[in-house]
Amino acid sequence: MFNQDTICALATAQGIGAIGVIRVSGPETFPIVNRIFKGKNLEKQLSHTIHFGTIRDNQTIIDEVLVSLFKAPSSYTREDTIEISCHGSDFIIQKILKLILREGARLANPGEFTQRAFLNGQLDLAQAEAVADLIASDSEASHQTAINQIRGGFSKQIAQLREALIHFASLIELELDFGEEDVEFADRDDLRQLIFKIQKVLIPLIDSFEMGNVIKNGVPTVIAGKPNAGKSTLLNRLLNEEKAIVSDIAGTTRDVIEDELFIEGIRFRLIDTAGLRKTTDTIEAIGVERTLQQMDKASLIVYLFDASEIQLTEIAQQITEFNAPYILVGNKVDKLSADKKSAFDTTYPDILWISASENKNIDTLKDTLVRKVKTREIKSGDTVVTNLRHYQHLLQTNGALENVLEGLAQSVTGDFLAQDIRFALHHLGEITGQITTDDLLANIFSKFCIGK
Ligand SMILES: Nc1nc2c(ncn2[C@@H]2O[C@H](COP(=O)(O)OP(=O)(O)OP(=O)(O)O)[C@@H](O)[C@H]2O)c(=O)[nH]1
Ligand SMILES: [Mg+2]
Repeated sequence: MFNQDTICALATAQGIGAIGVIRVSGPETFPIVNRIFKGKNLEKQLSHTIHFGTIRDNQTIIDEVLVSLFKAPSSYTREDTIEISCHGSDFIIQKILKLILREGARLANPGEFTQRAFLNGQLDLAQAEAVADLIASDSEASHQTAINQIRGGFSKQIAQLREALIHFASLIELELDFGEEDVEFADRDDLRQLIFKIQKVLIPLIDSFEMGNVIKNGVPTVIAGKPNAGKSTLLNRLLNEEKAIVSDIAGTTRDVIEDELFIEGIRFRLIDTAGLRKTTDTIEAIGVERTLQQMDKASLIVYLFDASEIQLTEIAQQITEFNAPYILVGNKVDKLSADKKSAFDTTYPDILWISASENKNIDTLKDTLVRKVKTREIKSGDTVVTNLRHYQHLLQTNGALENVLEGLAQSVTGDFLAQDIRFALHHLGEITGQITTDDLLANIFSKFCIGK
C-alpha cells in the first residue's frame, strides 16, 4: 500500500440528477467524513455497511445522505473509501466537496481512483484501461469487449505466456553464468516449441486488433456500384431518412456520404458513393476517384447492381478487384422477370435480391451485414485487442520471438537468445503494467474522467 493523500471527487455525472455520489479514498477518509457527518460514529462501523445521516457545516444541515463504507483493502482502490450519496444538485455537491477539502482531502486527478486501484494491485494496466473503454462504450459489442478485458481474460493469457518465457530466460541466463563451459540448461527444442505455443496465442490477438477497432469505431461499409443502381436509395432506406439525393439521372451522387447505423449492437459506418463509370465530367471523375479510395479502405463492400439492366456476363467484370469481403446485391428486383432471375441464380447463387425503393428484403440484407461481421469468428467472450498501445507491444513481442526462432535456426549463442527473450518479456510486461514508466501511467490515466 502506498502512502497517499486522501482524494475526493464527484463520481456521477455533473448536472442535476436524482442523486450524486461523492467518492472519498485514502488513509484519512474515515476521520474526514466523520467530522462532517452526523448520525453514527463512522469510524466504529463495519466495512460494507450503509448509514443514513446528515452532512453539516458546523450546525447548518447541508443535506440528508447515505454513506457507504469500504475499508481497506476491500474497496475499488484497496484504500479506505466512503461513497456519499447526496441529492443531485450542483449546489449541494459543491458544498459537500468543499467541506471535505476543508477537512484535509484534495480533489482527485482524472482517473486517480483507477490509478490507485492499479498501483495497489487491484487491476493490472490492461484492465484499468478497459475501465475507460467501458465508460466510453456506446454499443453492445464494445461494451462486451471492455467488460471481458476488465474481468481479466486478456491479461491472464499474457501473464501466463510471460511466466513460461521467464522460466526459459532464467535457464539461459544461468548458462551465461557458466561462461566458457559448454553447458545447455535450456533445451533448444523445448524453447522452440514454447515460442510456437506463444505465437499461437499472440497472433490471433494481433489479428483481433482489426476486429477490435471495428467494434470500437464501426465497420466501414461502402455501398458501391454503377450509376443509377440505387445506392443512394438503399442508403436512405437503411437509415430510414432522406440522407442522400436520389434521382434517375446517372451520376447524381458525386461525393462520399456517410452515416452510422447500429444493427444488433454492431456499429456500421455506411458510405454511399458516386457510381463507378468512366466520365468526362471533372467533378464526377473526382467523385469516382473517391469511391475507389473508399472501397480500398472498406471493411465490407455492398456491391449493388440494377437487376433490370445488367447482363449476366457483366457481373464478373464488375466484381473482380475488391480487396474486402463483399455482398453481391441485385436491386430493383421488382422490375426483374422470373426467367432472368433464375438464370442469374444458377450462376451466382449468392446474390441477394432486394428492392430498395419498395423495401423488399432489406431485413435480409441487414442480417447478412451482421453475419459477415460475426463470421470473422468473434464470439462474445473471445479476447479482442482494442487498444493501440497493446497492439504495438504485441507486434514488438512477436518480432522479438521471430528473432529468437531465427537465432535458434542459426544456433547462435545463449547471450543473443537471452537478449531477444528479454526484449519479448519487456513488451509483454508493458501491456499488463508489470513494467511501466511514470510517463506512460500519466498518459493513460489522464484520459479518464475525474471521479473514476
Ligand atoms: N424500380 C425500382 N427503382 C429503383 C429502386 N431503387 C432505386 N430506384 C430508382 O433508381 C434511380 C436511381 O436511384 P439512386 O438511388 O439515385 O441511384 P444511385 O446508385 O445512387 O445513382 P448515382 O448516385 O447516380 O450513382 C432512381 O430513380 C430510384 O428511384 C428499386 O428497388 N426499384
Ligand atoms: Mg447516388
